[in-house]
Amino acid sequence: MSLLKIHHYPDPVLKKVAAPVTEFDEDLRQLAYDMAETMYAAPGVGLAAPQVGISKRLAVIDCSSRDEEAQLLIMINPEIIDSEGESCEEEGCLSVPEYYAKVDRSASVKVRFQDLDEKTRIIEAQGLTAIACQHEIDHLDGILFVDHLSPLKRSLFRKKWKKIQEHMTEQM
Ligand code: K2U
Ligand code: ZN
Repeated sequence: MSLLKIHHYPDPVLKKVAAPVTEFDEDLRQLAYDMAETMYAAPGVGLAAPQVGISKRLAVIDCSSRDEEAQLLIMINPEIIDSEGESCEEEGCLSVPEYYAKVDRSASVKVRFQDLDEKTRIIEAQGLTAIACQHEIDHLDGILFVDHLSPLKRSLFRKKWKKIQEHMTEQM
């Protein structure tokens, strides 16, 4: 297993609509587990393949807490087939480090996806898992959480992002 490089905004790979997965082979299995290892090491509760530079419809999610047993979800070609309610929680993104903002999402979602054995599965998610599903499926469609901000907040983000970049460059 290996840790993968996480690509940062404004890398073009993060804006592409990812291609459906068609080959359910050993390479896909290895990529999924490398993404999971990278997510846990970040640390994060989700990671989508475009964030590691691979424009394929694959995401991993695990919202279990440290003292719980890991509940890794490997979602291939995921799609939201139903959603209910509203939520507005602060989000971050491993591809947009050090920036956080509130995002309007659905409170619960029903997601259909394929597992590593190409078996179709359906889950119903609430809470942080529901947010993570929406956040990761956005990544597969080339959408970042900052794309949901109002024009005013987007321009504030761009100004702040410039300062974060200068700060990160100084730290190198
Ligand atoms: O996709 C990613 O960049 C990982 C995201 C996933 C995520 C964002 C907001 C809400 C839920 C999931 C995060 O950076 S993972 C970091 C994190 C950790 C705990 C709670 C929320 C976010
Ligand atoms: Zn993200």
